[in-house]
Amino acid sequence: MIQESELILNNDGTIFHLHLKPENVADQVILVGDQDRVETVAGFFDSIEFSAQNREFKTITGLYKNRRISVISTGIGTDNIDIVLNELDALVNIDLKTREIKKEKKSLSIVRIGTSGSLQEDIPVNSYVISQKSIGFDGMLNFYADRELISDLPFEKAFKSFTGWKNSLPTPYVVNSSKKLISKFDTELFKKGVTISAPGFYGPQGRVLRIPLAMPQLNQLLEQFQFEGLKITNFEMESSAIYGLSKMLGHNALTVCLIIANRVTGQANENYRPKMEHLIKTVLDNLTE
Ligand code: R1P
Repeated sequence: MIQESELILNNDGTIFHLHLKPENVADQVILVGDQDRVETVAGFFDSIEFSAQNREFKTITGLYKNRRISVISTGIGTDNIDIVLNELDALVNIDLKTREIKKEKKSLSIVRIGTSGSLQEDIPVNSYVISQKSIGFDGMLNFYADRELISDLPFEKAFKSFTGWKNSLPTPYVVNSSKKLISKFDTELFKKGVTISAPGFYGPQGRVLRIPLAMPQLNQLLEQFQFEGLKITNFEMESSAIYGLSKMLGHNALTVCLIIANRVTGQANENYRPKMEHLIKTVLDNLTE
């Protein structure tokens, strides 16, 4: 039996942070960072059956082309993903009344629709990028025992050696997207590559405003790095933890991002919402085909 302190439930029976009950969650989950993007996704639904919000975690469950989908905002960062993935899994794979792990496990399909910065000149602003792999600069997954089993260790070794990775930084881990989900996005519209998930927006992604960096040449090395035909395409802040925890818990995960800045050319598009709406509709259609 899992103790109350380890799996905290609210008085109404909902799970601690997400404020959801098992029946509120669909098998197809869309994750977005920005809570306002939840409404944008749900705006495409044919009907809405449920909505809830606690802190930055807003959920709407509804039907899109007869498929039940939950869209949930995670806020920013892999620390929030630790909460969202563990609580989502508990909702479907732990009996909240007996506090026992269920014998039959459910596998969720989890797709993150995010914004991101490109690390390649030929991936301009407004491109759509699928994260085939993610490199976690965040260190969150290192707290779990299976980290060595699920990280792509040859890739990890090549990456650390190429960049001259500093030991004082969290050890990067390398995790894969779901092959099943990536096969639904096999068109030219989506560029595929390796996404870095950083534990910050400024220094951890090589941005200097007033504070110098521990590894000033890192972004140039990221742009050049190649391993087994794969290049690093973009920076964001959640995919590594989504892929890593999904793998450990038996769920399928994929991240699709809209590029809103190009870190090589210095361009940015703050007015990205129309393009984001198009990406959301395209992802929903690809998932329900
Ligand atoms: C940073 O501005 C945020 O935007 C990106 C990053 O991953 C981070 O969460 O994604 P979202 O637009 O999904 O939040």
